[in-house]
Amino acid sequence: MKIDKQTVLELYRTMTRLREFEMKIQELYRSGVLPGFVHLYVGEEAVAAGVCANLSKTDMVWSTHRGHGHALAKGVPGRQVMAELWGKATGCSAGRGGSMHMYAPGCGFMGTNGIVGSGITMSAGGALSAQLRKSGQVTVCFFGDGASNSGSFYEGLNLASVWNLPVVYVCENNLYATEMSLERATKSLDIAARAAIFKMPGVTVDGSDARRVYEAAGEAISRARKDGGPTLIECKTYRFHGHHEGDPGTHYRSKEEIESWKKRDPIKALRESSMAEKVAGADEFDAIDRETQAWLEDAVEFGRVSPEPDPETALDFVW
Ligand SMILES: Cc1ncc(C[n+]2csc(CCOP(=O)(O)OP(=O)(O)O)c2C)c(N)n1
Ligand SMILES: [Mg+2]
Repeated sequence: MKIDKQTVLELYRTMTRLREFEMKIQELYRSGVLPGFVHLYVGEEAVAAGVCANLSKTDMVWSTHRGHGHALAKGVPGRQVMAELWGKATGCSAGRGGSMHMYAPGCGFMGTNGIVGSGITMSAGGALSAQLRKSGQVTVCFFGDGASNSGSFYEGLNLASVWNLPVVYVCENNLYATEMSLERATKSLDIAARAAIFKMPGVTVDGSDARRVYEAAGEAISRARKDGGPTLIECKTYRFHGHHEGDPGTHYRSKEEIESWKKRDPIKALRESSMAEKVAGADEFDAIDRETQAWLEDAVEFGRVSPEPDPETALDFVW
């Protein structure tokens, strides 16, 4: 399938935003400006960008603890994600949530989540709701290789299958769950093959290739939209940083392994392959880079000057 130029540039724009955003978060976090706890998405950008480019605003996304990229790719404004990480009243969760409790249902973003695997069952519920309401919404659930070994994976995919739910499960297989390698966690290394248990399609994709992710997700999402049921997509990817900010990520992964994945940087790969194929020129990518910097500066400034939540409102949203 030939992906048009506009889509290529859109994928590049989303990926550069996700990358630059996370690098800024690392800087702000390390300098003690940002509170809380963050897991960065650096290296995995092609997955969120490729999948979410197929979704409309009202489609729903369930995320993980590594969710800033999912939120941005689904269209939550950078300002609101930044302000949330800053604990400010203007954040998408009014400064109450931080990195792992970001919600923006108006953008179809149903939350980042610190409980590994829990999005898998919640997204089945979301998809059931869409099916019952005949809303036409498709649900996407991102989760990691670690989550694929949790009970909720089997529970969620079983329900999605038996009820033919409009949901796409996207496993971000970055080979590790904290410092636990997938090989130490399971003998069932082919995660996409597990789809066969539930009689749903299972697809494996190079998660460093935004165009391949875009195509695979596009097929699964359009099938779900036509009442064709769920799909499991396994994206082979890698986090360039440690598990969370503070973990160097080097005591359980070899330097050679990290370097070999960095050579396949998804952003560079899209830029270089598109230029080689003459889909777009360097000036067009450079223009997006400049635009991304302006977007980021605006988000940082918004987060910086925004007020903290008023203590008088501490009990708002408490049920
Ligand atoms: C139910 C549950 N068990 C354990 C943890 C601790 N924990 C946080 S992240 C993580 C690893 C998750 O790995 P994976 O699903 O592969 O996602 P990745 O961090 O690689 O993106 C674990 C075990 C948790 N948050 N929730
Ligand atoms: Mg993982």
